[in-house]
Amino acid sequence: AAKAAAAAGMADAGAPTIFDKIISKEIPANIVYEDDLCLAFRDIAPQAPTHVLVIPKIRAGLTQLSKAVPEHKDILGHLLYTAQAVAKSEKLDKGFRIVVNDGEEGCQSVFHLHLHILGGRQLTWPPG
Ligand code: DGP
Repeated sequence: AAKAAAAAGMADAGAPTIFDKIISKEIPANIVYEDDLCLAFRDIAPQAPTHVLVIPKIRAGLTQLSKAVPEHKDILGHLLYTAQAVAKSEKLDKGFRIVVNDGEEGCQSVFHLHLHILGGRQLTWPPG
């Protein structure tokens, strides 16, 4: 399977991150949702009353969104669908924001793809 993934351009090139240890439960996290493909947990440095991260359990080359290849479309859809479901379970019925920081200028700090779900207050636009 690893060989097939590599052939499909999904080789996991990046170094392990702190999120791998959260997935393996080596370090604790406040998990709000989990299934076979993804994990959602509260951000350690919340930027809004509700701040949850949704990550794929298998990084599969997705150190960042801009590394996506066509084989990632299913997991990308699953992550975005899950994000809105978590927003509902968090009762963000007045609105919320999904953010993906990509690369240096996008202020990405953890190189394992993650969607931020932010809500629970009036957000502003444009972002910083
Ligand atoms: P970004 O800057 O988009 O790469 O966001 C990374 C986020 O990950 C940042 O908001 C803080 C969060 N984070 C980093 N380390 C940990 C951790 O050990 N636990 C939790 N729950 N969140 C973390």
